[in-house]
Parts: sequence; structure tokens; C-alpha cells
Amino acid sequence: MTDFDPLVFSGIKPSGNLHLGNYLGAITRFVEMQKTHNCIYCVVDLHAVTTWQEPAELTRRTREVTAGFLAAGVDPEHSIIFNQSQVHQHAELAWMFNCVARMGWLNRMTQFKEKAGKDRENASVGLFAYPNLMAADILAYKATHVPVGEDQKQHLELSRDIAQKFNNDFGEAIAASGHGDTFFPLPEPLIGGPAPRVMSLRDGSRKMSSSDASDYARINLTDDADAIARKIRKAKTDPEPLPDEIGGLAERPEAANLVGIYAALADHTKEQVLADFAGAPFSTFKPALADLAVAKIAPAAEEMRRLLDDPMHIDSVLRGGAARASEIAAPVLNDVKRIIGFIS
Ligand code: AQP
Repeated sequence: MTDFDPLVFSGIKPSGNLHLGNYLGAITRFVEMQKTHNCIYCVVDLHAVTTWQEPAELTRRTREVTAGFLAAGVDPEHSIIFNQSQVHQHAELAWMFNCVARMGWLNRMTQFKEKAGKDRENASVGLFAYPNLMAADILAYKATHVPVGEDQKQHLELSRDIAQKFNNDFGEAIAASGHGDTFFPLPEPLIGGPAPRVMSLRDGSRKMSSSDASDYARINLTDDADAIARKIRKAKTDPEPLPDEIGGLAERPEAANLVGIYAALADHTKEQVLADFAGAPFSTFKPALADLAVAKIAPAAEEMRRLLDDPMHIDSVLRGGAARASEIAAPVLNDVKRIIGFIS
């Protein structure tokens, strides 16, 4: 087994409004990880177009996600920030992986089933093959660690299966090319952090998502204080007061979600939150949560607005990041082509 230098890769789709789930489940962790690791953070626009995107909106949202990274504290001098379509190796490696992954593997992906719904025949081929592109995103850099929310666990397992099958199928060519017995690392999901699964404010059994039809299901990073307070006030709950221990949240998904959001924003445990609010009705807890959410999110939203006023600066950050990303991915793709037997 070859040793690989630790490298973190993760991405966010510019397909909707950046929301609290993206922020707590991904972006705040990106900021933490760059303190200890080399990190590559990608605005995955090729993933976004697996469902229809208005061209002008796609451009706007690509800049918005980039501004979200920068506003939260991702440092473009240290970490690499870029948009996926500027580095052609992602699409190229994804094609190879289309030929490595098996139909049966992709047929088991629950996210495709959820997103395609009953209209499977009308879903894009790209939506079905999405996990192969995700594997390519990670493995084009031989990244070893991938911070993601819980919803991406199955896709990460597929990335590992693809890496493993490539290593096995081409074992002899890999050895002959001087790469030992392992060309790709098996990337590890890093699931955890303050809020690995933030749920919808309207339905505690569904994750908070940018594609939810109701804007009241999520808190957008660009929401102003009034919108945040209104959405939390209208969040679905039950008539019971908050319990004094975690076990009391077991059959109460909406209450558990709001307590989880409070804990993540305050950097407390859920136990601490319940110790502070045991016996409190939601008419007390919700305003406290709204104040906390506004205090935590408003500065980032303000900084995002400032950054978005200068799109040329954002575009230059993405171009610079893409050049650095290409320098890493190009030799990996050249090796892949040689290993497969392509003449170059
Ligand atoms: N609700 C969530 N809780 C915790 N983490 C979340 N993430 C997304 N939603 C939550 C994490 O954010 C990162 C980027 O996700 P994405 O936007 O690229 O894709 P997604 O997971 O499919 O998010 P959405 O909002 O559901 O997008 P749509 O609706 O457009 O498909 C990932 O690390 C993800 O885990």
C-alpha cells in the first residue's frame, strides 16, 4: 500500500441559495480544516447542471458560493478555491470512471432516487452519473479526506469503490508505471462537525436543501435579520416544552433539529442547550434561536454582499485557484492515461 500525503477536497454546488445546512455542515468545517491540512475547495458547477440552471443564475450563484467561502474565512492564499468547469481534468477523469463504475452501483444511490423521483425517465444522464464525477473531483488530486454532510456518505463510499476497482483492474500497469500497488488512495469521508445533518424547518424528517420548494424550509446565508426571525418563528414544532435531557427529543424531530441548530451556532453541546432551556416553551426558545442565528450569520452575509459588489475580484480568485488546481490534476491525468493505455 502506497502512502499518500493528507489532502482535503470538498465542494458545494452553485445550484441554489447557500443555506444554513451548507454553512454548518460544510463551510465552517472547511475553515477549521485549513488550519491543519492542505485543502482544495471547489464550486462544483458541473454538478449543478445535472439539473436545469438558468445561465445567468448559474454565474451569479457560482460567485455567491465563492463569496460564501471567502466571507466565512476560507483563505484563498492558503487553500485552493476554484470552480470545477475551469479544470478540464474533472470531466476527463469522470469519463474514465463512467467506464469503471458499474450500473448496479449507481442504481443503489438513494440521492438519485430522491432527486429523480417518479420522473426517472426524464432525469438527465448527468444526474445518474453524478457520483462518478464526484469521485473524479476527489481523485484527480489524490485527495485523502473529504469533509461532507451525512447525505454524501453513500457517494463517498462509491468513490472508494471506484478507486479500489481502478487500482485492481489496472494493477499490473500501475506497478509497471512505478506507482507501487496503489494508484488512487481510498478517500475517507469526514462526517461530523457541529451539524452533520441540518433538517428542514418545515419537516424534521427531510434535510434542509436548496431545492426545497418552500423558502421557509431553510435559512439562506443572504437572508436578512427579519427573514431569519420570521422563518424561525414559523418553523414547525410541537406543543410540548423543551425536555431536560436528550432522550426527551427522541420522537420530536423538529424540536431536535432546532436544538441542534442552536447548539451548532452557539458552539455548545445539545445537553448544554437543554440545560439552559429545560421546560421552556417554543415561544421562549425560538426568539433566542433567532437572535443567535442573526448574530452568527449576519456578519458573513454582510461580507458576502460586499464581496459580490466586486465580481471581477471573485472571478480572479477562481481563475488563480483553477491554475493551481490544474497543476496538481494534470500530472495525475497524464498518469491515468498512460496506465489505461492511451497514446499521448
Ligand atoms: N442539510 C444539510 N445539513 C448538513 N450538511 C449539508 N450539506 C448540504 N445540505 C446539508 C452539505 O453541504 C455540502 C454541499 O452540498 P451541495 O449544495 O453541493 O449539495 P447537496 O448536499 O445536494 O445540497 P442541497 O442543498 O440539497 O442541494 P440541492 O437541493 O440543489 O441538491 C455537502 O458537504 C453537503 O453534505
